[in-house]
Amino acid sequence: MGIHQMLHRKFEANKPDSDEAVLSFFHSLRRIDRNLQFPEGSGQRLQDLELKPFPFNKSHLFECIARQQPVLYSDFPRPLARGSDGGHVCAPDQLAAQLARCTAPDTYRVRLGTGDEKRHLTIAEILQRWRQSGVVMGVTDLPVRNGPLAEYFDVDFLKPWNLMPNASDEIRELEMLTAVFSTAGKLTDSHSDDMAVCNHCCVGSKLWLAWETYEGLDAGLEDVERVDLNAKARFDPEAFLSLKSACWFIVQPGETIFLPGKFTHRVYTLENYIGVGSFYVGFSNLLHTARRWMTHGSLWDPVADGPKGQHADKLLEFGSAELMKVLQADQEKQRDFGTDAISVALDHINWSDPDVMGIVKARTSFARAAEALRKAGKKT
Ligand SMILES: O=C(O)CCC(=O)C(=O)O
Ligand SMILES: [Fe+2]
Repeated sequence: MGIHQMLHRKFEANKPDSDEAVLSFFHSLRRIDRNLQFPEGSGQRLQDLELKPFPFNKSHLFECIARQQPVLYSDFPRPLARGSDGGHVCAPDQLAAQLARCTAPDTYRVRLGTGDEKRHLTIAEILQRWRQSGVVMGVTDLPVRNGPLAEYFDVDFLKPWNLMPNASDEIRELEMLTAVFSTAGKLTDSHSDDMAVCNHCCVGSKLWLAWETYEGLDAGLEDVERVDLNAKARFDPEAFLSLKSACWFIVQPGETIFLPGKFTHRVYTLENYIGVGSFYVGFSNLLHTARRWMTHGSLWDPVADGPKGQHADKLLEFGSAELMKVLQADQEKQRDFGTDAISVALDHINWSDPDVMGIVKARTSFARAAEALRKAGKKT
């Protein structure tokens, strides 16, 4: 059992009231990240900020998405491919061994070592390194759809409600249904992704620290995607503890995290990890996503100095058209698309915020989608 796992077990055993256990858990991670020096006396605050796993429930997920709250599920259906007998083609604990024998010649960019050196490796080469002790490496964006990994993972796991796979080419390209392979000691620097992200843990464990990007930036917590940096993002534990939006969680086998796109995250691999994840947009975060792109720009705006959120109109038009179709279906199907949470999502938007008022006025696609959602929200 690795040191992090041991500490985590100790920490679990001592919950809910051991400030010392939580502090010693975080202190042990200073080997990975020197910045992770939480002050004496902050154990209680840290405990308060832990996001604990919750049993999965569809309506609960859509409500959390509508309210832009992170949520960790203990038993979200595993996104693993099934064979003709209905069973998983590969048990999670067999994935590493099976994939180490994968003969596909395609290579993927992997980050090696704590310095993030970039190398292109095949799936077998990635897994061979993953299985060697002492190798620090990570890849978080290995595409699953239409590739060798589609045999192992269920590419439809966010169906039917994730609008991305059926939208226009531009939106489909952003979907990033990816596999994650990383080894203990790997740190993914503080960043945000434009989209809401989910990740299911098949093997291993990770610690995520997360906070709202702009609240964090105001407090001096950098985000490599939002600040022009030549170095690593600045992370300050005291600033983290001071944020209203701060949270942390450990994702373990069988658990799935859903994190809204407005959250920056800093992720530590505690034990060698294999996961699968995807970006997503559904009716309950359609406006939240478009609003964020229109206000702050999207990382993938094709024209760097052009208008902000250049793909937002396409996304909203597609979302509005899909909504019309879904509203023709029976109640149960509508529920599978999260229509019950539409009114919660609309209530979550501050319509008198000058920024939102400006968007409603200037971007007809946003105003039209909001109107269609409002009508749908009244019906459901
Ligand atoms: O797993 C990691 O190290 C990072 C994952 C991540 O950033 C994501 O899923 O968006
Ligand atoms: Fe991310």
